[in-house]
Amino acid sequence: MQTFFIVAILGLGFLITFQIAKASEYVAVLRGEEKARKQTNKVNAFMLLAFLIIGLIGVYYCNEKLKGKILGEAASDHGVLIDRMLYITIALTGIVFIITQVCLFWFSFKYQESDKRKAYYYPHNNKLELIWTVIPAIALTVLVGFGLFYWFKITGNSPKDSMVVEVTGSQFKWEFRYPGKDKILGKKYFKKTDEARGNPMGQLWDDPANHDDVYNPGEMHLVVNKPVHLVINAKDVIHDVGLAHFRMKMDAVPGTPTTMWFTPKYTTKQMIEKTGKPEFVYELSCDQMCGKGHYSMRAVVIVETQEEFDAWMASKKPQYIVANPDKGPSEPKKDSVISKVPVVGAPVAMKTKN
Ligand SMILES: [Cu+2]
Repeated sequence: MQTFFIVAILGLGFLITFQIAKASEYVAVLRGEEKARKQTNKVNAFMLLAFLIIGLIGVYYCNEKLKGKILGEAASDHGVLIDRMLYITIALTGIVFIITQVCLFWFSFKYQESDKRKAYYYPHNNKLELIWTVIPAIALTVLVGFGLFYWFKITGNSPKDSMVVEVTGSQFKWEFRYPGKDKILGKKYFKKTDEARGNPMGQLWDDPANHDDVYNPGEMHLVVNKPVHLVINAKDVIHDVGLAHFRMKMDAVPGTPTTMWFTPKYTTKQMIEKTGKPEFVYELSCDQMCGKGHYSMRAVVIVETQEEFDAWMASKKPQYIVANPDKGPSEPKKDSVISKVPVVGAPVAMKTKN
């Protein structure tokens, strides 16, 4: 019943509006407001022209004002390629934008209603349609082609001398794991995750590859000019590893490891000098709305020299020792748990060759 009344009210409202519009049209004709309408039309034409000029000045002004506020130079090799791609896209679409907007508003002004001329009826032109379909199609294909090329490069095989870092996102923090001297990330199983017992990543202690893995939450250390291969996981919902300074970004999906690689170009110290900001830090932000604490899901990335990195790594205890202080590195038992449990949400022992 309620729905019926709502529909009826809406229907009546529409009818009344329609009748009022019709009545005012008749009144206008009776009063001879044709002249007034033409006057309004002229004002509209001038306003469209003004909109074009003010709008273009506005576009230029915004770009000038925001110039220094963007992130600055890309800090990774892939970032340079991505920036170049963006600039080419902006240049191409910018030219098309200017031409189409100028035509749109200028024509509206120039060909406004006039008693001196009659509109020319020109409904169709195959040649024109072909031109404005094929040229943008080719341009877009080339742009998408470049994008795909870079995408496969970034998500493809990393160089042989890459370092591996496992990144794991969860509400609302980032954790990192380094494979240690053997360069293999030990196996893990999400049901073994037990923060209270020193196993926040669910590492399987029976796997000797785990015995030298280093766990570090909240801070990722990278070596300058050394490719880094990220193995990305999530514990709960979908997150996203956002590395804006490096122009890199990849979803962190529970149960499905994703990867990407890049080479940092500048150390944090060099960036402090470059930007002139002593408080500069590389940031890893979560780029996927993942819950109410999403805004605070952040980690710091420290890019340093190989020596600094080695010194930092030497100061870290493998998580195996932290979780099992009574044990040293040992061989796995014969009836290893690894053979019994499926490894879900990997990374399945990532090996990098040197
Ligand atoms: Cu998140």
